Amino acid sequence: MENQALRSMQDGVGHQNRVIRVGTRKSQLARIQTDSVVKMLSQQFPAAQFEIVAMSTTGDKILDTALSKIGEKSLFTKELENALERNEVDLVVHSLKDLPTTLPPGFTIGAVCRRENPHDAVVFHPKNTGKTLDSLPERSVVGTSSLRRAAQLKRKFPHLNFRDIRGNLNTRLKKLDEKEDFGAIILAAAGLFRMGWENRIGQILNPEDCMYAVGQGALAVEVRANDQDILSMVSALHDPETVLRCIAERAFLRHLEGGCSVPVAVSTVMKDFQLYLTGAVYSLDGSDSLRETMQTNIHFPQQDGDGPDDDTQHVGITAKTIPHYALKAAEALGINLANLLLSKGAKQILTIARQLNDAQ
Ligand code: DPM
Repeated sequence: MENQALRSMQDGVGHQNRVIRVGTRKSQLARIQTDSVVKMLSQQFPAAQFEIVAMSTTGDKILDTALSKIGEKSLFTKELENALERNEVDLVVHSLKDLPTTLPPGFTIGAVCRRENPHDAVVFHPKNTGKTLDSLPERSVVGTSSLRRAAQLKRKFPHLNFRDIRGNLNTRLKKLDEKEDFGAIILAAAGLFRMGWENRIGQILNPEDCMYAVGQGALAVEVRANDQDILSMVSALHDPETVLRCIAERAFLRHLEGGCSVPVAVSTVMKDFQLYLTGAVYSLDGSDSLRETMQTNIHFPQQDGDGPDDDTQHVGITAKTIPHYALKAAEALGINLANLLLSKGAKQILTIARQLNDAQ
């Protein structure tokens, strides 16, 4: 434990005897995600008390515009960060994939929890129950506002049409079931599992059909970067494998200068102390693409100087409980893969995709 945190806990001003306020968005999924993080913290710190503070964000209020068009990078996070900054809340729970790869100064991701299934899933209109994307009738309309999903699936399933669909999960399922506009919609499997709607999953997309978004399926806890008490508390939730995979993915996206408005996709695997990262960029219609895989060793025998990590953030993440050689190797993997794709023309693909999307 951090000396400073230990000292303040012994002094009685640490997290043990104060009420910890937890910020969340108001959607049902956000509430479920926040409750699950609070539950994990309560198990580790039975003496601590938690209070949940729910608020709406810009991303929740603007429902008629595709996410990729709004332009504001911290769509779902800004209001919550303001509350953190004003000390109105002490930690905020997010889906990691909604957090930009560069956080505003003063904030950090203090915990990345064990990842759920990171893949995308297909939910079918009741009339298409039992079908797959392959067997959907010609020109069926598939709902998604994700450029990443649309680009990959247009390429793979040219018999289908793709159209924007916005709103929270409840709204989207309603739009699917109660109208005839969509034959199916694409959603993250993790969100469906957390909502208890796994029975609606008709098909899980494997990376051959559709690679996932950076950070998809992992929950992140954002805190004030200088709040050592809270940082040391939430770090108990770090899942080392998830942290290393997500650092590699986020470093890849940051180095490409991607964001939620460009079609970038990833897939990571950890096996025998090797971390494998596959990354890809696509044109909007998927006709043009680049995809490569690289790997790195993340096992480092104990060495002199291999103490806990200092205060350095790795693509926004503070993880002092994980050997810093491993964190650095994961970050370097993401940067190296981005450089490989950039050397093959990724910049041009992404620039054209961004221009086309802005113009549409
Ligand atoms: C981001 C994207 C989407 C969300 C873009 C992408 C999906 C947008 C859409 C960055 N954030 O994935 O290419 O489908 O219109 C979001 C969801 C979750 C977190 C819902 C979902 C839950 C899963 C998780 C929205 N953010 O993707 O179906 O915790 O990773």
